[in-house]
This record gives sequence, structure tokens and C-alpha cells, in this order.
Amino acid sequence: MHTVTAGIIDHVRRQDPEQHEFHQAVTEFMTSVDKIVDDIPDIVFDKVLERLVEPERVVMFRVPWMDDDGTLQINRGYRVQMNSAIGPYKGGLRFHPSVNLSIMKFLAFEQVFKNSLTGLSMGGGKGGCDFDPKGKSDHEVMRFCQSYMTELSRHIGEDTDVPAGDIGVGGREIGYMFGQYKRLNNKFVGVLTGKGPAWGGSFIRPEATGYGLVYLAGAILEGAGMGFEGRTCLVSGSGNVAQYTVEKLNQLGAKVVTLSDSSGVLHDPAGIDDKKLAWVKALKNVRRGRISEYAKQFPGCTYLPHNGAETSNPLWSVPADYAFPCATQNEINELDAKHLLENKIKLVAEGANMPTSAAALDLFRDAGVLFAPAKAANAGGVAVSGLEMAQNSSRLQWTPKEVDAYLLKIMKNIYANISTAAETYSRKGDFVDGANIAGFLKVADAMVAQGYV
Ligand code: NDP
Ligand code: 2IT
Repeated sequence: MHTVTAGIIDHVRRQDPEQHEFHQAVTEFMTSVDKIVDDIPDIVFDKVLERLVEPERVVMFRVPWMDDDGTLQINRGYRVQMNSAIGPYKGGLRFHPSVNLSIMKFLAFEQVFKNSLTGLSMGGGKGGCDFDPKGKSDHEVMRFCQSYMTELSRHIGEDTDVPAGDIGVGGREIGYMFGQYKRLNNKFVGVLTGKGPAWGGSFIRPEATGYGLVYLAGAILEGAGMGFEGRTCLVSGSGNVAQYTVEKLNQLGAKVVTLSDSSGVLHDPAGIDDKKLAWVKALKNVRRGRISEYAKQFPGCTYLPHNGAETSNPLWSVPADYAFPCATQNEINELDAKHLLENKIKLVAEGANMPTSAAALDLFRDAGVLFAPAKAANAGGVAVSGLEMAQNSSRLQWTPKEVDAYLLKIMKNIYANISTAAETYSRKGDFVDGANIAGFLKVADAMVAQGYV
């Protein structure tokens, strides 16, 4: 490796030894960008890579809120404002007990290059809290969101930093946080995306990540002379991204046979058709239940609870053509990748952020499997967030058809850009290198132009 890229990997490991997810994201990125360091002297001279791994700002704060029993609860909130070279900070908020600074920094780092790939003017950021919305009443979630936003509101704004949803943050949470921001600032502005369509939200934002994932995967498959019709697919997770991935795959004639949540794995060999999917949406989004209930509702399925001691996830041992991990980071480990390869998986497209561990990624790349990395594959969500910002600025609302057509255009454009970058700087079809390099070049150019900030 180049001494600069190798030195940065070494630096981040020494500086924050416990931030494993951040190291993983930085290492993967530097390994790709390594291939162009010598071609662009400004990258080294202006210390672009050194600046990229240091967030412009990190806010970490106390979130006190009262539960339904009248007991005071304290959580830890974050917002990582990673890079604003090409636009205001933009990226989701995650509410999950696992949230820590390493996870926030890895997500914010990925977001910088993902947002660049959309072609829209958005910098990168991410935030969240170690709050667990599971099992909380709506009123508890509201009180928590109001407290979280009371502090966050000092740091964001429609031209400064525009958060959105991620794990544990959907329409309900965005609504409570938007209401509190408006109340504190007396301003109705597009400070959050993922709002309801009646109050400034964009149509197709809920669908965008899943639909965009399938559009990007479709472009890759088309390039390889393949398609969706009659193909068997694995989808993990059962939240926002998973649901709309299944919806679009069904529309295109594929059969999805799995879903999951953090408690276990569901296998439905008959396929999760639109009727069953509608039931899943009501289960997860309205009743906020568990995927295990599916197996009781629809006979002929198997549900395997996680016991916490497994070395591999049984979902990835189900034979299929294409895999769409849509739950969380590092959900495909080395053994899972071996199982997928033994079953001759043809495409892996990442709906979640960094769902493939470093060792698993090496196996997929060595095997030459079609691999769509998260920063390209799941960029549809933030892309439509960018379109929501545009609609808010112009005080207009586009039709669902218009937004969907724009999303498709953006995903096809991402495919074209990552393919060209792969061929130019790495090797044909290496979309990991392609996405890292194509996303990076635009940000690097802006950072050089804007001087040492
Ligand atoms: P949701 O909260 O809607 O759903 C998350 C799903 O993943 C749930 O089924 C959840 O199960 C499962 N899950 C979460 N954590 C774990 C875990 N540690 N182990 C196993 N399963 C887990 O989130 P989203 O669908 O929005 O997000 C899913 C992924 O997609 C994340 O990686 C996110 O960063 C990424 N993403 C999301 C975008 C968006 O627009 N929402 C855009 C781009 C990427 P349970 O209910 O048990 O927690
Ligand atoms: O990871 C992501 O891209 C998101 N969670 C969506 C971010 C956004 O601002 O819509």
C-alpha cells in the first residue's frame, strides 16, 4: 500500500483503538483509494485523506426523559458532522441500544461518499442515540424525541445539517422531532427529511431505499445479462429497507423467501407475496410486533430464533440466486459468506450499511460474485431525501411518479459512474473500488478548492 493510505489506517487505529466499525469503514475505503493516490498529487499535498477521517464536528449530549412510570431516564445522544465540502451535512439518525461513537463515525464516513454518488449537493453526517424504542409507548417515544431534539436543534438547520431516519427512526419519530424543532424555532422549514407528505415530506421517501437498492441491483444484473424474473432472493431484516426491497422484487417477478429481525429468522419457501408483505408492514409499522408471529399466521414457514451462540446466521444458508442484507452492519460474516458461495449466490446487494464483514467481502470479491456495496446500493434513500430538500426549498410537491422516475435515473447514473470508475482505476466490475473512488473524487476536488478548512 501507499505510505499515505497505510499511514492513515494506522493512525485511526492508534488514535481510537476501540472504534472497530470506524476502522473497518476507513480501511475498506483507503484500500480502494490507494489505487489513485499517486495519480492526483493534490490528494497528498493538501492532506485530503487525513482531513477526511477527522469529523468536522462531533456533538455528544445528555438526553433526559421521563418514562410512563415517572422514572427519569438518561440516554446519550450524538451528531457527527463529518464533511460539508459539497453541501450541508446530511444523513440519518439511529435509535438503537448499540449506538456508540464508533458506529456513528463509520456511518457518517460512509455517508460522505454515498451522498456524493447521488450527484446531489449534500455533505455527510450521522446521528443517533443509545435509546431503544422497542417496548416503549408512543408517549415515551414522544417525550424522548422532544428531549433529543431540544439539544440537537442548536446544531442543525435546513442549510446546515438535515437529519432523517435510520434504524429505529421512522415516520413516527421524524414527526415528533419535527414538531419540537418547529416549536423551538418558530420556523416551518425542511430541517428533517422523511416527513409525512401532508407536512412537507416527499412521496416515495419511505420506499426509496428499498426501491433504489433493487434498481441498482437491476442495472448490475442487466450489465451481466441477467434479471429478476423467477429468481429466488434472500432479504434480511423486516424494517423499512427490507419491506420496500421485497415490494419491488415482487413487482419485478422475483420470489423472496426470507425475512428476519434481531430475535430470529423466518423462511417461507412459498414466497412472501404482496398479501403477506402487507401483513408484515402492519405487524412491524403499526403493531410493532416480531417477525416470529409470521410463522404462526402463515403455515408452511419455519422460524428459527437466535440463541446468541450461533457462529453463522441460518438465513444465509438458504439456497437462493440473490442476497439483499437489509438489517445492520456485519450481519454477513466469513462463514455466512462461505454458505452463500457454496449455494452459488450470484449477486449480493447491500441494503444495510456495511452489512458484509471485511473477511466476507474478501471472499465475495475473490469469487467474482456481483457485489453492490452499500454506499452505491442504498443511496436511493438519501437521494430522495435530497429531492425532499429541493421540494421544500421550492415549496412544491412532486407526484409519486415524478419522484420514482427521478430515483430510477439517479440509481442508473450511480451504476454508470461506479462502473466507469472501476474500469478506469481498478478492474471491470469491482463496484467496491468503483463506488469508493467515484464518490471520493468529487469530495476531494471540493476540499482542494476550498482550502485548508
Ligand atoms: P428499521 O429500524 O426500519 O429496521 C431494522 C431491521 O433490522 C429490523 O428488522 C431490526 O430488527 C433489524 N436489526 C436491527 N439491528 C439488528 C441487529 N443488531 N441484529 C439483527 N437484526 C437487527 O431500519 P431500516 O430498515 O431503516 O435500516 C436497516 C439498515 O438499512 C441499516 O443498516 C440502515 O443504516 C440502512 N439504511 C437505511 C436507510 C433508510 O432510509 N432508512 C437508508 C440507507 C441505509 P429488530 O426489530 O429486532 O430491531
Ligand atoms: O444511511 C442512510 O443513507 C440513511 N439512513 C438515510 C439518510 C437520509 O438523510 O435520508
